[in-house]
Amino acid sequence: MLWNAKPKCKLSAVLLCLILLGGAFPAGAQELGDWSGTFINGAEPGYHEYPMTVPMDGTVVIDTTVASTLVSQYVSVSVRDAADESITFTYLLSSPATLSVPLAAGSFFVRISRPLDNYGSYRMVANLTPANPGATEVENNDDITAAGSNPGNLFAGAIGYIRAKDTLDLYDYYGFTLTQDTKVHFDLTTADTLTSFNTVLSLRSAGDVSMTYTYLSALSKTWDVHLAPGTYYVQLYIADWSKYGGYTIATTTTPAVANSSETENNDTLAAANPLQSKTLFGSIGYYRDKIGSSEYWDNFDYFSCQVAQGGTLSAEILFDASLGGGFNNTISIRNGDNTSLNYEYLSSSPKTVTVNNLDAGTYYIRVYRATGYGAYQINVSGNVIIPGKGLVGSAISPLLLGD
Ligand SMILES: [Ca+2]
Ligand SMILES: [Ca+2]
Ligand SMILES: [Ca+2]
Repeated sequence: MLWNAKPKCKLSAVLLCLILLGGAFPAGAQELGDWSGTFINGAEPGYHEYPMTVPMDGTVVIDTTVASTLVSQYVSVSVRDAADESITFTYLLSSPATLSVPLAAGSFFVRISRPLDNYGSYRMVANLTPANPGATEVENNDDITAAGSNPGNLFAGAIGYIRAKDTLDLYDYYGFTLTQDTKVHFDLTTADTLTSFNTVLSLRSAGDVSMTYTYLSALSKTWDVHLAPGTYYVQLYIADWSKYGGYTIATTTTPAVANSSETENNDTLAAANPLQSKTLFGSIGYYRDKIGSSEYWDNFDYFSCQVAQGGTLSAEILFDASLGGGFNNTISIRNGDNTSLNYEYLSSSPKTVTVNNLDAGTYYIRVYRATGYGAYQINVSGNVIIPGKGLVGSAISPLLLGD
């Protein structure tokens, strides 16, 4: 019935065409449909329509081959959404004709329409090239309440694909939780059809405020953020509706310190962490939250200790290069009024700050950060009393304490 006008000639042309087209697809392409039919000259119906299920986001290419009596500026092939609204179409100005459309997973229709005086046989073959065969995202993840997770420390998905007429997948959300100050390193890989300064990757607070952002502006790039403990989200957003494609965001997390001596929040004198050992491990400069336009960072770490009468308090700090290099960050020794008794800039590691001839009482070691981030170690010495252990490294004390 099909190709009955000139069966052998037509069929071989179609086969050649299909073979050539088939060779142009990546290995991952899969056939979604192969529909044939014939329109009768002058008789209803004016169109044939076929359901098409798209199993995953990808580019659907429909190749249509028709009899010469269907080649016309009035004959068209359209892709339609589940409500049968037209998403896109092409006129059959030649045969074969190709229609390509980036579709999200879902149910669609393919329609071939003609005036009743255009007639003859047609064949439409639909193939899908998946956007991201390694995708782990589960749609709909369009807002923070529907955020996905990161199995295998991977955010892998696709965005910008058409779900219905005038409706695209514009947002992908993923969440992750950190239990300590952490360097989060993202390795971003982006399809060339998605690469743009209009493709925005933002890090968002639990309250869905953008804390910082970058762009998927290259086929591959890296992005580092330094975050305090908490739950955060990454959001991918397409500002340019012509962009679509797959992406992969591999995540590597590195804790700032293996065994922190800190219990945050220790940002004030009143919340100082009492000295438990003559060696402290801490970290500072990690981003906690953003509420409205206000950013919250770990900028202060306070530690408290007792000093014997007439004693000395000395603190040697060794710190990451990312905390040093200038005169913005300091270590200081402070009294109970939070007055600095002495300080050093963290210009280069190590630095030592010392105060002598102290009255007996409680004193504070404060690390302050204005810029940078990183880990530090503080070696405390002098006539310092550690609860349950006595004096640290003191000429007064017979006990030279280990950790
Ligand atoms: Ca998506
Ligand atoms: Ca800290
Ligand atoms: Ca702190």
